[in-house]
Amino acid sequence: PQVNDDVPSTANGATEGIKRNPYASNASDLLSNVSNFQLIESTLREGEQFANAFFSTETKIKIAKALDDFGVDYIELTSPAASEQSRKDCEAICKLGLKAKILTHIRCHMDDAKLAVSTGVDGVDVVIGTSSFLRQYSHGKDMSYIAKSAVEVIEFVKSHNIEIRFSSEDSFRSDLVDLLNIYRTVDKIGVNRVGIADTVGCANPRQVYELVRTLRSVVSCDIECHFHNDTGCAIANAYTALEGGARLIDVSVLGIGERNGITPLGGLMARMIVADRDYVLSKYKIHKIREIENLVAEAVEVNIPFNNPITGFCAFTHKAGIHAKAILANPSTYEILKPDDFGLTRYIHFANRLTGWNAIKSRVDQLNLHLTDEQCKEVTMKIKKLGDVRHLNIDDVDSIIRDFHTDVNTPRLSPVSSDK
Ligand code: AKG
Repeated sequence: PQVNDDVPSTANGATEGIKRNPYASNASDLLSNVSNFQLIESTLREGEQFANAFFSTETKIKIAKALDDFGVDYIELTSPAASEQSRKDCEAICKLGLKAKILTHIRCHMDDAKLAVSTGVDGVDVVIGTSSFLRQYSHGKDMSYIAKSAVEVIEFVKSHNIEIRFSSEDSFRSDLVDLLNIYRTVDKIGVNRVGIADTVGCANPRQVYELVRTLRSVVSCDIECHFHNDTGCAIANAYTALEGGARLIDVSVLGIGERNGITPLGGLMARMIVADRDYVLSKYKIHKIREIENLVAEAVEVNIPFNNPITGFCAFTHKAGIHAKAILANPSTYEILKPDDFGLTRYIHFANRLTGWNAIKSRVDQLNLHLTDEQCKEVTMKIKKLGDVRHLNIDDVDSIIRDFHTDVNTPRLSPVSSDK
């Protein structure tokens, strides 16, 4: 059964009477950007690195338009240096006249920078590996080379009056002094943002908070963060980064990206609406998440995971009898997110042996039948008995309810006497 969320409750299910949202970030923490964050949507860059991804120009345009309509602040595209078609696609998306700013993502290299500015983008995201792993086994350059080429690329991009972000790849395995030095250098010459990237997904929320807080005291520009999800911390890390003072988070639809991807757009929205409902609702069309996820899932030929925040098939399904009872009385008892916000409905799973009579009573009402509470309890016992033997479906339960209803409403005939 589905229930209407018509029981008054405070935002995000807080108990009546609590004034401040208990899930919001600490109000006295002035550096927190939980209520002032922006999204850099990277499905068309990081997402292209997902194993299954191939986006035609037409699909890229559809995705870019859907993300723009959703309200993302930036759309990040694959480097025009990656291939000739990538360059053309970048130009085509720049010409769409979207509200979101269009970025492209390049290596810290003048050739890439020249190509990037020629496409018409609103900004360029530059990245170079700073960890000893990447310095030794990837590009082979030392920190002074990195600083020199960063300054050259940044000044060149800035001279075209577009945004520029400098990011260190593999930040969490980089030397802290090296990192702070390079960020300080690029901040001084006027980058719009510096980026921290957890390229291998090794960081935990506490480490994220500490690094962002430290960096916040070193640079004056905005801080952007990029979290891979190898160890399952991508959403939590994004949230703590904002608490620490980062302002922008890289996301992709369903989290698609290199390996198992990055912070998912939908999952981050679930986290953020709990922290600041008004901010999220004022900026983003969260009721479009399902449509956008379906679009991308279809394009990369994957299913939406069953346990996906918001759109997983059972994200708003309640099963246990005691949960169903409470949910029917007040949905906030077992829901921190409101399905209505996402254009979705909750579902009470009643066709199983864990069901309770309140869920069955609600189903009886939906079937337009009338049974007393005692009768509902009785028919629930029958359903549980069958549920102990085999898997039930809705039809099984409906048949038991209907038969029971017919039984209790059929007048009992008095035994016919044979005496004349
Ligand atoms: C990564 O390091 O995983 C990237 O995809 C680059 C992130 C960035 O540019 O900040």
